[in-house]
Amino acid sequence: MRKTTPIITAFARSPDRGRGLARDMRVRWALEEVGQPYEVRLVSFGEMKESAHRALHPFGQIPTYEEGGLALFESGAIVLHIAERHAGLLPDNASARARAITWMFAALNTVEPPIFERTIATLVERDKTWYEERLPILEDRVRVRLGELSSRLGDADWLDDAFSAGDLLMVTVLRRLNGSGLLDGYPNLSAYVARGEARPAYKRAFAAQLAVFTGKPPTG
Ligand SMILES: N[C@@H](CCC(=O)N[C@@H](CS)C(=O)NCC(=O)O)C(=O)O
Repeated sequence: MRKTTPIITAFARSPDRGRGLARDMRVRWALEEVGQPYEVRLVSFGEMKESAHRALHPFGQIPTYEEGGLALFESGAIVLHIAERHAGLLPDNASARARAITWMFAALNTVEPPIFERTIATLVERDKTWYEERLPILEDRVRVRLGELSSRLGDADWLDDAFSAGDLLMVTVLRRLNGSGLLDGYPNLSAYVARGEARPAYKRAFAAQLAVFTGKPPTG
């Protein structure tokens, strides 16, 4: 079968100035981990809402993933697709594989929601009268999850033995807390994120995403 190079979409101008927070970062990182070259189609905020893009992504967002006749959206589904088709992101053992996939869902469905809720509040609710009252409540919810995750990780390097797509997603989710100070109370989680960021594949993905914003070739 002829191999096709996957094409992903990413922000033409990312609100985080290309610092690895937009969700194409997860997909780039996964592709780098498995050594799969890819192409990137940059889209503006306007283009994301047009029908041509909505045919790929019903919610008018990034990232999307096209490979031959296949078109996917949802960063978690895309990472799972990549992990299932290449070695390196999911263990071969069926039980270990199921546990790694469980961590993928946990990252996106249990840990990301309170973190994302807090991020959105800091971006769009700052001028609301109730902001100062609501922020500590949102941060407490984040701390509950961080405490639980920290207890489970303990002094292990990764969530379930070897690095997996579960760690990849969890690290990208925790990175959303950069600059908030919330991770400081959990040194093992800070070290876990740093461990993810130190991976050569992460660095290549980060440099490629940053290069879109700076307009300079990737240096990572
Ligand atoms: N659950 C989706 C969320 C996608 C998402 O929120 N994408 C953001 C960028 S990180 C986006 O396109 N935002 C622009 C918008 O929603 O208009 C995923 O994981 O792919």
